[in-house]
Amino acid sequence: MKIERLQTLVTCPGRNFVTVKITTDQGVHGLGDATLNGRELAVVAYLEEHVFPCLVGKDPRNIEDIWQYLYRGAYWRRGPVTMTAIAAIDMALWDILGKLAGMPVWRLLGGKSRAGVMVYGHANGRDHAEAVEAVQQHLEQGYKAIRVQSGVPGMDKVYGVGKTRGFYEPAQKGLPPEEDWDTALYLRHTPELFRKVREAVGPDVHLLHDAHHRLTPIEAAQLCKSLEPWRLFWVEDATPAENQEAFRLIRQHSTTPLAVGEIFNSIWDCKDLIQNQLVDYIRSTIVHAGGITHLRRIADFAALHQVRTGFHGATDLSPVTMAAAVNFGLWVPNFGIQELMPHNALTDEVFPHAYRFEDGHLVMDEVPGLGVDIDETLAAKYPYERAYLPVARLRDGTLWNW
Ligand code: GCO
Ligand code: MG
Repeated sequence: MKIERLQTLVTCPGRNFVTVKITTDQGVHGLGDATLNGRELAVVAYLEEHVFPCLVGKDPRNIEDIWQYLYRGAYWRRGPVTMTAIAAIDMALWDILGKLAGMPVWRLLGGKSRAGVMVYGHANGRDHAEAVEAVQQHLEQGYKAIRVQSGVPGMDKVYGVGKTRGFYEPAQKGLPPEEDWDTALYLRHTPELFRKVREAVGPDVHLLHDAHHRLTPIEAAQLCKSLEPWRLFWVEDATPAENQEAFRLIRQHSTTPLAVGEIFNSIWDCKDLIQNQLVDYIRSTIVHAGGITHLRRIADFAALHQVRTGFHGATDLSPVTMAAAVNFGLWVPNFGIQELMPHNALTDEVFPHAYRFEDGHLVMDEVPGLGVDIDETLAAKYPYERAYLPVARLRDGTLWNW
């Protein structure tokens, strides 16, 4: 059996997605997500110019060998563009293998460890009252876990809060928009937000929060300590993690569980965090961290240190990644939670998929492969549109972490 054709399919049904389609000489095809928000076409070029020509004629069932070939074989290792490209190929090969075996990928990985994958939704409000209301709406929809973000008095645009009620999509068409940031205001108002939310929903709901890389380690420690009375499920990206050691300071001051990793692309980005037990949840995703093959390695290493999975699942991860994540989450023994930011209706139409939301969980039936497809005719109607994530600046104009 041979790989016969490899294609990238770029579509923008509301936001940009890059999909890899691999077809074998026996007509079976597999899909992989290759979307890197705001840098999409770099991955397309990497794949089309440098990866596809090497894979024509290879046996698609040799997933591990192809992974090593692309990782070691390039000589230049790691990095978001490389690892997203490898991830897309890897996902497509697992999809093909599942279809050949007539089994879902969760079966190939080792079978189901649970009936469904618990997800957390996004409740956001322009102020605290709106945020509390959004949490209540999520509870009515069946969510058991809810991330809460709110506008901060005195700040114009805040991460995680849309311009209109409810809806939040960070990437915007045109050039990068600019937002401002004031750590002191944020640290002052956030504990109050969670006091109100906890008092409104009671003790059982899992509450989460994303600090989105904005704080220094000592500020992050202050935040996590001040949130302890409201017993959060996690605080995410409390401080940037290029320096993994930075998390030690937070740990020394607080027992609020920590999550990190959505921008990591390999096990080397989280090795120290995991082995020193400086975090509780690893958020690396199948699409940005080398596919199912590499994530399985990260998850197994994390399991040795009681670190659980909590994969990224924002709208810039296509339904192909979500399908892969559900398969992975049904199997992985050290599962924690999965993020779910539902796609718009058009995206769901472009990518018909087998996973569905039921009572706070994503579930899927026994379908071969990843359980996701692409309607190529519909996808072609929505060509790529340049879009960027925002940048953030401090009050005095200094560029900050968005
Ligand atoms: C999250 C993330 C996203 C990212 C986005 C960037 O936790 O869901 O932080 O909102 O900002 O995925 O492309
Ligand atoms: Mg995040």
